Amino acid sequence: MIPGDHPRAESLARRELLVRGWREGIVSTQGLVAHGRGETFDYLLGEESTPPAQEAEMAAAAALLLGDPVVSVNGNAAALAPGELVELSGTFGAPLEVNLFHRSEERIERIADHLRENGAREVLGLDGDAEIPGLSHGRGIVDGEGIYSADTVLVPLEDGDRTRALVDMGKTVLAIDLNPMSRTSVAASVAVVDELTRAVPKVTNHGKGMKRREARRVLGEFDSAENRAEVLRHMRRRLGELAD
Ligand code: PTJ
Repeated sequence: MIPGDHPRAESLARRELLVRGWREGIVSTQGLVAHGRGETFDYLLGEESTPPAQEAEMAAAAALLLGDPVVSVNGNAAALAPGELVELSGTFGAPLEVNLFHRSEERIERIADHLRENGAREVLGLDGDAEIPGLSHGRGIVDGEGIYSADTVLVPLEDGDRTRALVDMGKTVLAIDLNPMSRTSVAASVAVVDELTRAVPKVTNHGKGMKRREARRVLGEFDSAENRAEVLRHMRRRLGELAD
């Protein structure tokens, strides 16, 4: 039981979701380690959606609205925000596709079931009948009617090689990654440097009220490299305040 008045109750609740997901065979063991790295960056960011993150969330919503998108779902994302991802999927007409780094057929099935239990009508990725060029092992196996043919892919907590390979295929890649220096964030067309469970509902809400014309303006004005630089300046200011 997490005490509700604990100052970091939300962070502890996320840990519980991951541990439960690991016990249920949804999260990989490596996923627990990856989450710890994310927590460190979140701590440095102040565990809140910073102003540049909110700007990037708006840009991600614009890209999802304008594109023909698919959402890539791994073990961590499925454990942390299944309902939120289903709602995002419905809002933007973006199918969910299970796409794993540590690929196993059994875990793909479990994640797909978990998404369906949380309201997903259709889950892609079970066939894995296409490949992203240039990626070794199972990391590049995708659905021919999903990630492979989408022009826009949302990738929460990705590995950098795959993000780069998707960009090289000409796709608009939207990343959600707490590390502004990761290869994923650097390679992404729109890097949302925010915690997944905070970011996904914000992207969805932006999309609900957005018109196509506004979306074109928002995306046209967005500069992902400058946005990441602003996140780093935010972190530096925060560290300076803590040190003084
Ligand atoms: O389920 P699988 O097999 O596909 O594996 C998923 C993991 C996450 C293990 C795999 O993709 C992986 O190894 O990822 P990396 O390379 O460790 O990158 C994960 C990135 O996500 C890191 O930059 C973390 O800082 C970041 N991160 C971790 N937790 C969160 C996060 N970003 C946003 N929200 C989080 N909750």
